[in-house]
Amino acid sequence: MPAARTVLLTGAAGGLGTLMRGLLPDYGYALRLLDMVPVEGAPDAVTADLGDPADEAALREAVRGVDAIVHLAGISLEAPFDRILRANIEGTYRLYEAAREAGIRRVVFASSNHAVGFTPRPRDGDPLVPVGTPHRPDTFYGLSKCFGEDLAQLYWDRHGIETVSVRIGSCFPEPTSVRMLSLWLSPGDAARLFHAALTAEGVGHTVVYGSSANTRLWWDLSSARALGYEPRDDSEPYARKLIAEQGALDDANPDHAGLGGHFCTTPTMWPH
Ligand code: NAI
Ligand code: 15L
Repeated sequence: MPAARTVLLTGAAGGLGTLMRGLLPDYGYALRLLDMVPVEGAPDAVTADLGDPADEAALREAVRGVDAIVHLAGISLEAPFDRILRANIEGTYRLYEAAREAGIRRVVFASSNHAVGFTPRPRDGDPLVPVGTPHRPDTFYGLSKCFGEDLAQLYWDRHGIETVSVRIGSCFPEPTSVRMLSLWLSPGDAARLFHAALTAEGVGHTVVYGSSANTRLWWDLSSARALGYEPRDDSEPYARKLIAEQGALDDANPDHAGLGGHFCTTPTMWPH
């Protein structure tokens, strides 16, 4: 257990933010919360829109004195490009700028499987997808996560801010689709992974996949394990029920072809 450290949690009102508000304090972290909407039960949370220059002063104040940032805020599904641009691309840039000015040394960035969503899912006997696989975003949303990863690399090379970019699979209390049997990250494992990402030494900019130790895993967790992440959960107990309800993955179905699932066939929305 590390000494208590203050961590800014952006996106604190969202699904994952709410789960992490419950779990990260057990690792000794004192959380400062930020979201563009009020965070229920947390009157001290900072309400600021990362994409809005008018909220810059609030953002500066939010990052002041924290030891690290867990950056979850943003649009979490496909959306019109101009909305993605503001929240995810400009918002992440503004956060890194505030971090640089405040001298913060460590960020954990919530990237996504959708940064590599068009990567074919491994079939029986295929090797796991390596972390070095090229970006293949499946949506403007996925593209914004590619940008976030590259921004993290830039701020490491230029300014020495370390980041662990976690390409999260599907982090929900339970897997709810057959695809999620491969990508599921249990909330408990998410907290273990974020803790490892906050405490590992010398990460520079490291990209990891974020999922539990699923029997049907599609991707290689070795860079996450190298940080000290030891997943404890496996989606397999949910497999029989989900497959009975939804059927097995179908090689002929384009929604089942890539890591990104149905995001690969979701119409992109341009410009709004
Ligand atoms: P969510 O949509 O439930 O929560 C996102 C939060 O960010 C919301 O509370 C929203 O108000 C806030 N937000 C959006 N734009 C903002 C802005 N401009 N300024 C400040 N706050 C803003 O999403 P969820 O599921 O909690 O995901 C959290 C992060 O993890 C997102 O970045 C998402 O892309 C990423 N992720 C999540 C996965 C999952 O399975 N839950 C999978 C892969 C990535
Ligand atoms: C994501 O990136 C989304 O934020 C989340 O809501 C899920 O759709 C997840 O990917 C997924 O692919 O299941």
